[in-house]
Amino acid sequence: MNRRVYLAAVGTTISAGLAGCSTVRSAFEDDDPCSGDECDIGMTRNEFIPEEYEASVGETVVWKNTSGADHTVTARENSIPDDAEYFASGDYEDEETAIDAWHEYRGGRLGTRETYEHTFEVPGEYLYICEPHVKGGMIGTVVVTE
Ligand SMILES: [Cu+2]
Repeated sequence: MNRRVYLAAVGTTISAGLAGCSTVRSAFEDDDPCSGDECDIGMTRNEFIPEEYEASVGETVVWKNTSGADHTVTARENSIPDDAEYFASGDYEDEETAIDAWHEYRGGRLGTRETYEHTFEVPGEYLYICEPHVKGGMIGTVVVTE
């Protein structure tokens, strides 16, 4: 085998292998849980990363639980634009129902590697929380612009 071709081939294999590893590992790193195309907002043990996400009108935002803990994505209905659609994992119609569901039967639960997505049609600022960890400060914002 031509030595140069052999080395090039080995190099490709190694870098492909490393890239594969780093993708898996970074999915569980706190600083950049959503590297790659799998999600826009990651959930670490007690944080949404990034805490503030900027989206465009019509964009579908994907949250992914990149931790071993259970989380929810629960919009604060008084802290989203007036004419915006309410959103919460479990697809509850309002905040009270979403929060009751979590406390009654873990409704809206996102387990490890589970995702939730919502399409934002109205510009403005949306505040949302993780109900089980809101007291620990697990709060995020999506800012939607035209
Ligand atoms: Cu949480």
